[in-house]
Amino acid sequence: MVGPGALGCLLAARLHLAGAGPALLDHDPARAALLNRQGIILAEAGGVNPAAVVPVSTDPATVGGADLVLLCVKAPALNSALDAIAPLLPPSSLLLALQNGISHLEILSARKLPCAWALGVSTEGANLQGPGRVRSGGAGLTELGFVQPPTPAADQLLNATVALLNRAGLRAARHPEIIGRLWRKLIINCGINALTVIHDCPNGRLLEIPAARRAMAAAVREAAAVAAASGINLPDDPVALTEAICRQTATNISSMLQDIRQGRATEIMAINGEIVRRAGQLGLATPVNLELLTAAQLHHRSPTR
Ligand code: KPL
Repeated sequence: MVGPGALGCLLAARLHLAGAGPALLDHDPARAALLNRQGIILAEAGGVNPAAVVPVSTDPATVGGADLVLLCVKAPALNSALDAIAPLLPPSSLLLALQNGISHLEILSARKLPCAWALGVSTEGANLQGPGRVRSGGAGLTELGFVQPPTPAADQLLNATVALLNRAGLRAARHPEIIGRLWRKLIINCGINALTVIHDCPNGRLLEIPAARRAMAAAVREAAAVAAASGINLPDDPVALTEAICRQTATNISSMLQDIRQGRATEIMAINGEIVRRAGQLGLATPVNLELLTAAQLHHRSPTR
């Protein structure tokens, strides 16, 4: 596992509790030392699990022998994480990238990675409450798939990953059109995340604020137009879908609002920023996404990539 953020901690704790023996890589020595002392503490609706004592290291050489590497860093940290780990990945391993947005697709495709890689799109709810302390925000679905036809060995590893995640209590499945699923989630995130920052509210509340609801619909339509112009097959009604996700995750604090509240860099450039960037290349106008990008950035400086 690379990156002890909300999803990384949730997966590490679940995999540990399922007896899979994960190891975690963190670039931050102070946090790694804390996690080694404290363990990873996963709170769920039924109560708080015993601390998962997962070995945490800052040395990528310790990840070198892994069959499976779950890359859970945020999109802006992807390049530096890949710089650190890629030279150490054995050709037989599988790298699974679980970032939000779609910018990681370009980064991964452009790199000559020594091993196979696949994408994961997860709607698993996870709230990071402090270093190594994560609260499950409700069960979701984690979909996994290859962008390019895999070798039989990589294909088997992905099947084994799906089985492993299911054993660890997550709902996981392969999806034959993972890029479409990535765009679907991106469009939903475009409509929800920045608005929860601007209105400082849980997801469900956005539907009760008329201006927010209008902005959500407009941002989603713009993002859907960019997806369609990029040749992506979309859900029938992306606005209805985004509103349904808002209802399903009504009490959730979006990942972007969590980042703002904890003073962390956000994924705004990988979400609304990516739509604006691609729209520029395609000659499309996305004024609402640009407005959301600008407004969310005012709440916190985020990296430009
Ligand atoms: O993916 C999410 C996020 O917070 O990043 C949603 C679906 C909006 C759930 O909170």
